[in-house]
Amino acid sequence: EYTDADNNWTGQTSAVQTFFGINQAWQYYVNRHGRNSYDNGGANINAYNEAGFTNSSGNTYWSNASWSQGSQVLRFGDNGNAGAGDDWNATDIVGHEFTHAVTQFSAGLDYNGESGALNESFSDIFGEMVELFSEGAVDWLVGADRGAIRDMTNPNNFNDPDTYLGTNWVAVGGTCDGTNDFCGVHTNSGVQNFWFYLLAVGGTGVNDNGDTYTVQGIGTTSAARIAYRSLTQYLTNSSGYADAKNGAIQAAIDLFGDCSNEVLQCARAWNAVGVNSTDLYGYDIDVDCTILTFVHGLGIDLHYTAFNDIQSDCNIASNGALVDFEAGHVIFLKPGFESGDGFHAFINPCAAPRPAPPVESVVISGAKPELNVPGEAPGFEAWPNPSDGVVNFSFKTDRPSAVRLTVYDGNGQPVYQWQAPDESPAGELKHTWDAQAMPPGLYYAELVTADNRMVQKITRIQR
Ligand SMILES: [Ca+2]
Ligand SMILES: [Ca+2]
Ligand SMILES: [Ca+2]
Ligand SMILES: [Ca+2]
Ligand SMILES: [Zn+2]
Repeated sequence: EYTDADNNWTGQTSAVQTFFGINQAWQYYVNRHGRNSYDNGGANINAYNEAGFTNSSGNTYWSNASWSQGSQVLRFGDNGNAGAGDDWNATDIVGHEFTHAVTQFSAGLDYNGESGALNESFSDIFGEMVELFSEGAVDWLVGADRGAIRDMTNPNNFNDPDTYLGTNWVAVGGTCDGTNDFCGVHTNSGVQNFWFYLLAVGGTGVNDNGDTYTVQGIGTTSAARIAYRSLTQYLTNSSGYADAKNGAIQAAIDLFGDCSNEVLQCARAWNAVGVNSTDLYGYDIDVDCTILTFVHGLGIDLHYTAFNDIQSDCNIASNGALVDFEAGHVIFLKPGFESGDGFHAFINPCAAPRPAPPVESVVISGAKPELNVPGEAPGFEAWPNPSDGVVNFSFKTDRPSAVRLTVYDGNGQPVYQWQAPDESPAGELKHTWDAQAMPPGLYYAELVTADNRMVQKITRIQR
């Protein structure tokens, strides 16, 4: 309900626009997401038009719009003049502020740092979606009807980042308050804004990390369903960008199915905007060349599972063949691959399985990855494995021999070494490695004797 002091509405186009925008936002959430008002409980919506705001110096100004969490009121400023054309109540802005209320009653993203940037971004995203719902077209510019302040197609146009930690990113740390926009919430929002734009519309380019990307758009309707489900089901008050990536991928899996094109484009779009953190679902794109090269250097089989398109120029293959493999497949690079050769793998996401390509030293298998190779390390045992604390080793030697045990982390850095005191007699030897201080992850134990060099993969898990 909008009230007016004298109930004479002539000439009050600004109030009418505010009322219209709120109605459109309310209708959008009901019709597209089944959400009844911002609290999903049919709450009344209170708003002030031609509202004043107080800046961090205590002065009043009129060039803003807001949602107040405490009083649960929307406010829209008139930009300090009577003309309605520059008022802060364009439909996308009203949708933006309304979405802050939705966020308060769902994820509750704290309004500072990365969670605050996500809070701002969801408001920009659904502000544009309300505008699209209302007008049948989306301009991806926040507030263009009165003067744009952000561009989701190219955040750099308004000095916002398009890449996580990239150009224009505002460092998050120290005190986040009104003097620094709560550590750049209206700036760092550009990363998720661009993710959403790429997911909806698609695009190709090179991000600030120098990574090339190609994303096929899945349309605004599907992209908005993913974003809404992430916001309302998976994110919490302290969520950051890594959580936003996981939440969106999980939401896409829920809505469209594991390994669906929507999921793959969602993961690609996050990588496109530089959120390269490992996701929880195996949709990672990056091949870690350091690890592959290191594991190969130990002389054991390489197994790599890829669920998405990967491209690697790790120099670990020997025959230069181009190998096609598909989502969910495992690629085994057998011992004998020479360094200095190229290895490229391109995934055809979720296509039907096809026969293994005729490349002798590459075996395509649908099995789950199993890095340890039975028979490769005869008589060299490690247990328990996985281990949440200590790891026991036992090994047999056929003749007196020097013995050296080295444990490497997943990046190939030695983290532990033990040597038998001197020439150990033939027979069984045991040794215990106290790994309690080691972080969870993959480790490789290498045993060198006079006759053998053997490797075991060890998984260190959280107690
Ligand atoms: Ca009046
Ligand atoms: Ca005005
Ligand atoms: Ca707009
Ligand atoms: Ca850029
Ligand atoms: Zn906002």
